[in-house]
Amino acid sequence: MIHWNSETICTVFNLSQLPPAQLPEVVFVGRSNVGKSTLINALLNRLSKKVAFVSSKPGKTRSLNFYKIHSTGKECGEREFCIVDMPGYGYASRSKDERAGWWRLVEGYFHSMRDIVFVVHLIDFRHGPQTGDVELTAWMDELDMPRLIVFTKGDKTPHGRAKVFYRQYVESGLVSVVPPVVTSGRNDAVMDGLRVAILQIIDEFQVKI
Ligand SMILES: Nc1nc2c(ncn2[C@@H]2O[C@H](COP(=O)(O)OP(=O)(O)OP(=O)(O)O)[C@@H](O)[C@H]2O)c(=O)[nH]1
Ligand SMILES: [Mg+2]
Repeated sequence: MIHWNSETICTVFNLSQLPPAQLPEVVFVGRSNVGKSTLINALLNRLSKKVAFVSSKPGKTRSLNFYKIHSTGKECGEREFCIVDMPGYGYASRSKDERAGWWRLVEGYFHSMRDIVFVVHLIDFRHGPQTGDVELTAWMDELDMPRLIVFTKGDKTPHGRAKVFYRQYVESGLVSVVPPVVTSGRNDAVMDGLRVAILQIIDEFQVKI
């Protein structure tokens, strides 16, 4: 069993607020409301006392939120890295100015000279990849950024359809460094497997200096 202790480092609304780049970073990306903040809370074992703010309304996370993780556990030893929670895309009622602000912040972050190791790309299991997800995928390809695909809201998927959905999405060309994982926002055995996968992907893709 792996345990992640977390500390909130900072909340970034504009690029001048970025913290010093000291640790490898794993970035959670996806459409608004897909469940990024929920998944981060689940991974941090913080479903009752949340670290990342969650809302049923899309557009809750407006900033880049940096969490420093101290990982312990027999399987992977002791490690430190950062998780970055991002504001989502594809939120229709956002104004043009807000969308431009989102893009400035996110693009500026990905082009800053930081040790961004890979992204966790969250996709709603009920709907599969949407336009914004396809655009993100193309952009991440350009940046040569590895992705781990995580499907959320597996618990809301019609019973008996899961296998068909999974195969359909994977066959649609989604690329993931390890097979995509289906989650349901709860802190169950899936979360422990996901923690291990994240640590292993950091090991595999972190630029060794
Ligand atoms: N049933 C179910 N609900 C979920 C799951 N993941 C997230 N939710 C719910 O979906 C809503 C949105 O979750 P958030 O974690 O705030 O989504 P987000 O991707 O961080 O959204 P933004 O901050 O707007 O980009 C909340 O009401 C969550 O409780 C899941 O796997 N299953
Ligand atoms: Mg959020």
